[in-house]
Amino acid sequence: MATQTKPVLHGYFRSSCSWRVRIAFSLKGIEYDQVPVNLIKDGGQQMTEQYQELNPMKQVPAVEIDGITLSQSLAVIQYIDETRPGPRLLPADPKARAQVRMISDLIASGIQPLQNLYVLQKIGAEKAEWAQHFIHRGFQALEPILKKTSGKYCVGDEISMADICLVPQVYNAERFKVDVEQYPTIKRINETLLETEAFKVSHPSRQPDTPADLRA
Ligand SMILES: N[C@@H](CCC(=O)N[C@@H](CS)C(=O)NCC(=O)O)C(=O)O
Repeated sequence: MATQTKPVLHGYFRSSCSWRVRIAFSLKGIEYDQVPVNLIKDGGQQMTEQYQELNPMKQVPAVEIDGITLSQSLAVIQYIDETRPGPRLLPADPKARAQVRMISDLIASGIQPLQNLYVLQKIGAEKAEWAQHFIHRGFQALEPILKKTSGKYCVGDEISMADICLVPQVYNAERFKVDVEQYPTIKRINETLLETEAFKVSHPSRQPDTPADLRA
């Protein structure tokens, strides 16, 4: 059961997985506190023993909510959806729900992990090429899927967990200079979502730990 204490999000302004959770909180109208975890400074604050108590995977986000600590953004989003009122983040219809999970997993398991900081650090000099390659590979699969499932958003006309995964992934793609023009459905849905309040307020350019030169 949901309690009255505000959830605490341990995240990083530019982390796509932290952004997913911020969007979900915002869509549901949930107030929360943020504790910044700088993934770069001092070799990464996610590496500290103190942070590993929250998430032994040394990744953000970690969320303290209702007396438990959760990592894994999709688990957090689904928990919020199951315990909080407000718009559904996963549709009631089993087929649409499966499509939302399919798209979310494609992004969260098939694309995002391959451009993670600790992966790119291992790749070294060719990291930009590597990231571009796997983002293109993922988007080449996502584009025809979205052509079939989308309406206004990724699955039909309601914002869902799939959209929550899509927008931060496109943001990452643009950071790695992937030409999103090649993916008209991805581009269209991303642009539509970026006009909505929940995606705007949760944007990396507007967080407490956003450096001054990246603020919008
Ligand atoms: N599957 C996890 C992935 C979390 C993840 O990859 N977090 C990244 C930032 S988006 C991170 O903390 N990386 C730290 C590093 O690379 O050292 C989730 O969805 O929460």
